[in-house]
Amino acid sequence: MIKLFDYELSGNCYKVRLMLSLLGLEHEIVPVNFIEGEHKSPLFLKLNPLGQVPVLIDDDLVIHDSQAILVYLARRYGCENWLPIKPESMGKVMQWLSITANEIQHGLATARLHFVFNLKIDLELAQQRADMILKVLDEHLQERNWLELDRPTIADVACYPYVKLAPEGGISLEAYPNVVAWIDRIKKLKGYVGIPVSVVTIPSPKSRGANL
Ligand SMILES: N[C@@H](CCC(=O)N[C@@H](CS)C(=O)NCC(=O)O)C(=O)O
Repeated sequence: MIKLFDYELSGNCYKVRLMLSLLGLEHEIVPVNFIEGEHKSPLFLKLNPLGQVPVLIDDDLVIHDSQAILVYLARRYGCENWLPIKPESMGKVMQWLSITANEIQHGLATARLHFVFNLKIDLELAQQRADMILKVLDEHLQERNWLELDRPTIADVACYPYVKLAPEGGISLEAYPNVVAWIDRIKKLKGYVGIPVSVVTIPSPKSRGANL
C-alpha cells in the first residue's frame, strides 16, 4: 500500500494528502515527529537526504518533493485527467508547479512560518512576494475556472494549499475575489479533504532546515 511520511500542518504534505484523496487512493499516513526533529534522523535521511517531508513510498519507489509526488501520482493513477502528456498541455501545467515551488513557497508559505511556527523570517518581504503572486493568480483566474486546460489538474492541487492558508501568514484574500472563488471550486471537488487550521503558534522544530 502507498505510504506517506507526513507532518499534519505542512502545506506540502497536505498537497499530497489532497491528491491521494482526489484520486481515491488507499494509503497509510506515517506521521513524522517534526517538532522533535525526526525528519533529520539517520533513518529518515535514508528516505530523503534533504531531511524534508513529504516522502511517498509506493512498492519499491521512494520519492520526495510534493510537486514530484503529484506528477508521479497523476501519471501513475490519474490517466490523462490530472496531467496530460501532450507537450503543450504538460508544459502549461508544469509552469504552475514551478510557481508553487518558488513564488508561492517564498511568499505565502514563508509568511505562514512566522505566525504558525514562530520562525524568524523577513516577514515584510514574504508578504510582498505573497501579494505579488496573489495578484498574478487573481488576474489569471479572472477568465477561467481552473489554472489550465479548463479542468482541475495538478496545477490547481499544487498551488492550492498555501494560497488557501494565506490568512495564517497574515495575508487577507479579500482583495482577490477570483482566487476566493477558485478556492471554493476546489473545495467542491469529489474527494476533497481539508487541512487542520493552525490557530496557535506551535513551538519551533528542534532541528530545522531552510523550509517548513
Ligand atoms: N520542495 C519540497 C519542500 C519540502 C519542505 O520544505 N518540507 C518542509 C515541511 S513543509 C520540511 O520538511 N522542512 C524541513 C527542512 O527543510 O529541514 C516539497 O515541495 O515537498
